[in-house]
Amino acid sequence: MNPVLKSWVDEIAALTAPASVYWCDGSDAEDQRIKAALVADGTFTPLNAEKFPGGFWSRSHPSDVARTEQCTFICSEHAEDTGPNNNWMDPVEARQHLQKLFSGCMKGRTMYVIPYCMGPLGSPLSKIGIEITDSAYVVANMRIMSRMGKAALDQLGNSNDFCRGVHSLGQLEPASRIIAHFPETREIWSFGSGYGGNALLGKKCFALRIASVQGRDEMWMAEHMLILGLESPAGETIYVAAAFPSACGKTNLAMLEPPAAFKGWKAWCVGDDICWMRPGPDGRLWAINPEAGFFGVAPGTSNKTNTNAMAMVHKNSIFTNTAMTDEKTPWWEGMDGAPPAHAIDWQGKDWTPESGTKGAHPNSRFTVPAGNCKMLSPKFNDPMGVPISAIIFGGRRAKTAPLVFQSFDWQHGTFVGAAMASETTAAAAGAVGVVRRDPMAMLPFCGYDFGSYFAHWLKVGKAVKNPPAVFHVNWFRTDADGKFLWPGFGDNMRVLDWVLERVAGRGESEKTAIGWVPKASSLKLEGSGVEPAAMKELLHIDRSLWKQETADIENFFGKFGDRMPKEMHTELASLRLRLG
Ligand code: OXD
Ligand code: MN
Repeated sequence: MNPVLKSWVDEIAALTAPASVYWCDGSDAEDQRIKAALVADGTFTPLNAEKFPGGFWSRSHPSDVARTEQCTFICSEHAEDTGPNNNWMDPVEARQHLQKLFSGCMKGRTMYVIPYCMGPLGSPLSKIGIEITDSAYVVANMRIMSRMGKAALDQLGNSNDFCRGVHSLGQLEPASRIIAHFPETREIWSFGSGYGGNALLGKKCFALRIASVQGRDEMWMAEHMLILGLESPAGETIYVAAAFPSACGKTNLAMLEPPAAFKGWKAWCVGDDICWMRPGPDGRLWAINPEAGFFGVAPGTSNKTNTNAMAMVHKNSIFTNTAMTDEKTPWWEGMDGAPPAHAIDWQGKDWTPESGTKGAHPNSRFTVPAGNCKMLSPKFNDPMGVPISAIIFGGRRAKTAPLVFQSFDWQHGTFVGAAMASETTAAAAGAVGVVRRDPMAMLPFCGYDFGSYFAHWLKVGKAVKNPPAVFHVNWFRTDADGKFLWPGFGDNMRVLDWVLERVAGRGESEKTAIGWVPKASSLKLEGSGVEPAAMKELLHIDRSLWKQETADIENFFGKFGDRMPKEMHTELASLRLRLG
């Protein structure tokens, strides 16, 4: 037994006073025992064994259905290192507060110790975490979302290089909820929530907030990006990484099915949410998906939007806060077919289509093992990862941002990412549909100040000889009646095709004030149903809107004071000049 790990676990047990301590080994037998216990205490309802074998339905507390950014803190030693992009708490004060909260909080409960590996086992890019939790629901989900159990413990050996995470459901009281990160000591303390993003500590807390700091210190990047491989009919696969804010379609794009016009093309999913990238010896950026499963937003998922996801959820999956039909199958708004005549909704109440309420919570989720996805990349477990040729930023913008543009170079691309904005979604508690600046889709996830984060991006760009080309997309542009102009989903392949063409040094485009914009004729639109007028609108750059945009960007950049790299101000000034 790793002595450092053992003494830390003993220390947490002494603080939280559980009835027993259980070390997870990650075995099938253990998984079955955990799930049986969750069924016995009513947390899990087994789903229809024929249609959803190994599937379970679960509901969380109605006040605990999304990430809670206002309760999420970065407790770095110096407030400046946290930056205005995060909530800061003095680490000394935070520790005093947490000691009180966690003192005796596991009385009468089992304390689970979950060793887990983020990234392929044996990969030089992988990292080990240990999550201590009093939630069996967390154990069952972590088993899907990470390489969990004995294999992770073996990989750790006697090293003390692991991310320490302590989680307790507490009494699920929103008032005492806190998710605190200590970047210098690579620690996470989460209290009062069982929701995925707050409680599965390997995901947002470690793989993004703590890992972004490790990446800064060790010269790599932890990003909120999907990773997708696109294989041409000639058999060449190009990998792209794409950052979109939460619930803006990352899972759908990661599982894209090329439309009929792209005969012979294949898409391969490497990851749908998180990407760790490192400069490789060949001067490119190499990426792994640290996760082992998908924690996707259920509503809106259908055979039209994501046929691969619809197929993969049928086995060994956990559904949280969806509705459940009388034949014990999960249901959500936007699913194919007519709604069920009767279901149990996400709050456990009887529901019918006439209820006038949502059957599934807008942020209800499926937790699915990666191996269920039939287009999972053969490189998914490759310890070396995959080389990234393009990075794509995207937001949900009704206006302003065109369907796609390419930045002029890495520095300009970093600016494009830093200036990203999107309408808010149900993935976080709070108002939905409000435009907020969300650089690199990392606003809720960057574990240090954005000024230094942008500087790190610039530094990585200088360290790699062949950095990826950087693009920006917007699938969500609307016409004067508020209707989407672009069909999205599988048709996004038409935009990715242009991206690949540009990477190959082709792809006709026009130099505009904001970057390279495709000529409508260079997009393969056959079979898309997009009319030339809509296409013109989708690629139109409205100078007056962009001038307003620069004012907003300037305001936003101003928040980061002298930590903001001067290159970002230079890029903004150049954009203004180009806009005239
Ligand atoms: C997620 C999120 O769950 O971004 O992936 O909120
Ligand atoms: Mn996410």
